[in-house]
Amino acid sequence: MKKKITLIGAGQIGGTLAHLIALKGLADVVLFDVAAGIAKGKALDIAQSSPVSGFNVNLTGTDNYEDTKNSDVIIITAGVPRKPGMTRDDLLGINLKIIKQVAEGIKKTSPNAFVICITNPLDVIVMALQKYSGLPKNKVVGMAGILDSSRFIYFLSEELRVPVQKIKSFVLGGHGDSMVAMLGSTEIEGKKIMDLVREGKLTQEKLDKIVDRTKKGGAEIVKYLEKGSAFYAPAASGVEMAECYLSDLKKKIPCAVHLNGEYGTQNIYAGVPVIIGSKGVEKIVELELSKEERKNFDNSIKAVKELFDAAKKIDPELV
Ligand code: A3D
Repeated sequence: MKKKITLIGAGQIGGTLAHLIALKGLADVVLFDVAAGIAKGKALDIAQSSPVSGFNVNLTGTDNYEDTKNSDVIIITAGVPRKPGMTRDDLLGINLKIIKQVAEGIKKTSPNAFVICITNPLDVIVMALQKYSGLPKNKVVGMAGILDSSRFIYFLSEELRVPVQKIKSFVLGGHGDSMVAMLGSTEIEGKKIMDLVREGKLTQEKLDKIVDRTKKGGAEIVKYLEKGSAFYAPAASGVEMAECYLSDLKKKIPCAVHLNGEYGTQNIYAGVPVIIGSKGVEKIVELELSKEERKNFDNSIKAVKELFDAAKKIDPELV
């Protein structure tokens, strides 16, 4: 029997997710949105492309949680995106309310699903989602690290003229301005990036600029688009996580997961490398951090904790 993926939120990312999932033939898709027409219209539009593109999955749109029942995977993008000049944190109040409704909806209908949250501010929203829904922590994860790492790798590839496939790296921590590019784990064609800097093939100044551009990668796109934020790369990253779970790929990918002692961090969601397989988060991989990376990672965790404290003030139920 075909697997079932429900997309909560049928906006820019939701629609792109549906299209990518259909093109890959990964699963049947239910698009859910409070604006039912958008969900139904996008499902029908993508379904009508199946004779041309040659895929064979079922696509439907709805605003009724009953139709999402027994989903294998749920990807959540319900919420509002940034406008130019806004930080992700500015979205907290409104998206927290939305995520509470979503948690209510999915916990009754798909208690066994693998749930991937994309709504911002990511780390705090995914933590709130887990608390509101009560779903197991190893089955509730956030998408950010794959996207941030992908942006970093793309910028490096452009600068060094090396194919993206030959670059390995992780961007970890919270999905905000404090995210941390792990230079110690960054390899270009098998070579440590800091060796390239030592050999003069990449200046420290250029590397610093790329790290900074990565941190501001989302804002750069918000500024261009003027209305809304990035959606192609975020959707591709969400699909990668869903595929890892559904196909039991056990790939090492950076995701926002619940940390309980790992990386010296207690009871908070943040981005670290994990193994995703058919059991959800199967392992949290602990990288060796340099002094500098440790300091930056701790700063990033502090920023997530402060934002979660702000969330608790908005909704004391979150304690
Ligand atoms: P957008 O195109 O506005 O789509 C959001 C959809 O959510 C709209 O169609 C709304 O009708 C719908 N919605 C609102 N409330 C509810 C509800 N209660 N239940 C169901 N649906 C609802 O936004 P988008 O797709 O561009 O972005 C979605 C979210 O992803 C935003 O919060 C962005 O900030 C976030 N985002 C995160 C990343 C990460 O890397 C983590 C990247 C890009 C965007």
